[in-house]
Amino acid sequence: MQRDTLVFDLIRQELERQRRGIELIASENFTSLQVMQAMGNVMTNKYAEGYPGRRYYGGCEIVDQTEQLAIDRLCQIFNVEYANVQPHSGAQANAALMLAILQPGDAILGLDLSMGGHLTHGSAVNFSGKLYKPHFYGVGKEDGLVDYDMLEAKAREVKPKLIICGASAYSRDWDYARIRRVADEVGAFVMADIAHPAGLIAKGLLNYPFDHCHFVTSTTHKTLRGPRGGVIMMKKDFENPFGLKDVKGNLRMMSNLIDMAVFPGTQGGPLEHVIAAKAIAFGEILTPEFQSYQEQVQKNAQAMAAAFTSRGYQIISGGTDNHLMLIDLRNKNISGKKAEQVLGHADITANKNMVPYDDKSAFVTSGVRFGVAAITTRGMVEKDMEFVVNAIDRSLMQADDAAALAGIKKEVNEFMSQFALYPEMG
Ligand code: DSN
Repeated sequence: MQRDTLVFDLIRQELERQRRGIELIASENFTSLQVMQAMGNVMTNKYAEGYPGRRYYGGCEIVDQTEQLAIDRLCQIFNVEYANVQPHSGAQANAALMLAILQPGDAILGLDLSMGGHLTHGSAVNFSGKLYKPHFYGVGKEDGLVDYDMLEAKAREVKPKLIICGASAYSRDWDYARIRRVADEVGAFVMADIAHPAGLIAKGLLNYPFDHCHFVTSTTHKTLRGPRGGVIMMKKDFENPFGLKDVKGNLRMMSNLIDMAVFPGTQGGPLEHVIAAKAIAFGEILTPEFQSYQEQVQKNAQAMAAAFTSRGYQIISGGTDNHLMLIDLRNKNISGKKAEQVLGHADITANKNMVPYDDKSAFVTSGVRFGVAAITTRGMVEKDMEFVVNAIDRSLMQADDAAALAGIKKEVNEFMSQFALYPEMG
């Protein structure tokens, strides 16, 4: 077979783009070389529908071992009893979990997407808003913090079957215990979607959700720095208290219902090559280096937030506990859409984001979201946040000056050349 130079050239170009730019998309990171290498391996050739030791295909004795290793390491990281590492993504993990515990039409309660929530937490354009009856809580208009009074009032009013906590653009920690209290009162399950802060939770830098939330889902590629994918976890497997049954009417342990909801419920063959990469990433998370990395992520986010605040930028909730921040740009007279475009011209990558109570559409937005997980992997420390924020500020303040943006881009490229990315790739 002739080498497809067209596609490999594009992959090379993407590597160069990642190398020269400042990556601030809060959901992105750079995997280790070994995690990336593991994703391109012969396990992609293997069908392994089922679970370790109980597959529907022969020849699974090796992939059984990598999948079991991934499960065991993930359980060790979060000190939990049950994990499913097969979801192809965070959205798939959430879909499977909901399929396991809900019936179509059941009420669910999540953080509003426009307040920092996620599409799979009940958005009208997502399966979660189409199959189930979504209700939402929000954040306070003044303080930008999750309004737990609103959450409790809504829960008492709509009696959801599931309360979802977790967000994609919320920079503060969660009060899981309080959410569990109201869930118990109204007879709801609690699910925490920790896709964004999972790495910080893994290293004890944020509240531990597993004691209070029945289920925890996550992606593996954000702060966990693994391959693109999803997982579902439970602290303790339990006989389901609401008497949920499988299609044959049998009462099942929760782990069984979840496994069945992933496969055959929502997925076919697991991506065993990606699961091998997950196992490697989970091994990395168990090392002391990963503790230092997460601590640096938190310090960098706080340094970045302070640098923005000192330049008059308004951070929703006034700061950050985790790896990201959401900035309301209205006092800077630039939309999120324009900011994203302008920063792109300076090789700074970020995404526009609605802010709570936004008066602009999701396509325009008043905000921009920044995260530091990726630049921390590149090796940046607190003092580097000053350069990054300065470059962002100068870009936004000279948004229509192409020559100025070209000059900043040059500075950015020079600055990034000191932080090696995959030097082994030449
Ligand atoms: N797309 C992810 C993010 O950027 O937060 C969430 O799925």
